Amino acid sequence: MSLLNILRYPDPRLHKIAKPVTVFDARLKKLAADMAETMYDAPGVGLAASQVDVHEQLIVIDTSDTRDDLRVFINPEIVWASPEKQIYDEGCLSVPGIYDGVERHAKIKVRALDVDGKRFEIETDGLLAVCIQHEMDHLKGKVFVEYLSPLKRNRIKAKLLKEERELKRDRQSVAVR
Ligand code: K2U
Ligand code: ZN
Repeated sequence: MSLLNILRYPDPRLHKIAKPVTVFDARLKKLAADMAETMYDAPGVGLAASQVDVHEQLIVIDTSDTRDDLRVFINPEIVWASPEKQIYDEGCLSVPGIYDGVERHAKIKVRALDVDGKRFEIETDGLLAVCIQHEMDHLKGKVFVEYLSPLKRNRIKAKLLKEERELKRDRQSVAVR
C-alpha cells in the first residue's frame, strides 16, 4: 500500500465535484486501502478521495478509539437528517492547524455502497455523523472553512499560502546544499 499526498487548502482541486463510482474492481480496493493508510498515518478520523486529488465519491472513516473500525462509503447519500443541529470544533487534514466550530445535523441516516458494490444504510450521531457530513462536503468540493466568516477564511488562506511558500523555500535550500 502507499501513502498519498493530501492537497492543502486553498488548492483549487479541492473544489472539484467528485463523480459517482461505477466500477468496483481491484483499483478501487487499492485506492480505499491507500486512503485508509494515509488517514491513519496523518493521523485523522476521515479522508475523502477529493483530498488526494481523486475525484470519485469515496470516503474512508475510522472514529474508533482503537483505530481498528474502518468504514468505507462509496456514492454516499444522506437519506434523512435530524432537525436538531450540533456545533463541533472541526479540523481538516487539508487545512492543517486550523480548528473552528461548524454547525451540522446532529443525527443522520446515510445510504452508501461498500467496496464490493453492496448497498448498506446506517443511522448515526456524534463524531461519526459530523465526520460523514464533513467528508461528504469534500466530495461536493466544499472545505469546512467555507462555513466560517470571509474574514476568518481569508486569514486562514493567507496563513496557509505563507506556510506553503516557506515550505517550498526550505525544500529548495536543502536541494541546493
Ligand atoms: O476531512 C478530513 O480532513 C478529516 C478530518 C475529519 C473530521 C473533521 C471534522 C470533525 C471530525 C473529523 C480530520 O480527521 S481532522 C482531525 C481530527 C481528528 C480527530 C477528531 C477530529 C478531527
Ligand atoms: Zn477535511
